[in-house]
Amino acid sequence: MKRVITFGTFDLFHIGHLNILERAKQFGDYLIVGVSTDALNFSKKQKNPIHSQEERTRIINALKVVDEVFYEESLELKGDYIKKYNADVLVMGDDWKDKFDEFKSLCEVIYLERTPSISTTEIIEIIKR
Ligand code: C2G
Repeated sequence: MKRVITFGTFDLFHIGHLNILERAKQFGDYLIVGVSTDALNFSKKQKNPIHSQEERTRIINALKVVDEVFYEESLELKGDYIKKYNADVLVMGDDWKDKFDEFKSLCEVIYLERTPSISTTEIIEIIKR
């Protein structure tokens, strides 16, 4: 059984998020998703996501393609999570291209093209206007 791992905030869940999770699942049989905590987001962007980590995690966990969810507490722990969850493949969107190549010694690393013209930031901007 091939185990796939991916990471994200998945705030204001949208079709770009669903696309990457569905495509990630196609690289294996079991999909594990690390959902970034509110604290991790705050430390990166000095603001909290719109939806809390509990809400974001429940949404991801309810998806048919997702088999397991955990909290991503720190960006520095990716290698530890890959080992802990026995991942064979790491999938990320290509906004992270080359950033995780160091994990190629632990598992296969695949970057997938982002879905064009949609992002959480853009949704917030459209609603504001
Ligand atoms: N994504 C995508 N297409 C979009 C928007 C997002 O394919 N139009 C992908 C991103 O490339 C990412 C995943 O969806 O792989 C989650 O995106 P975000 O919620 O923006 O997560 P991010 O803040 O990039 O993750 O360790 C990484 C951290 O958890 C942060």
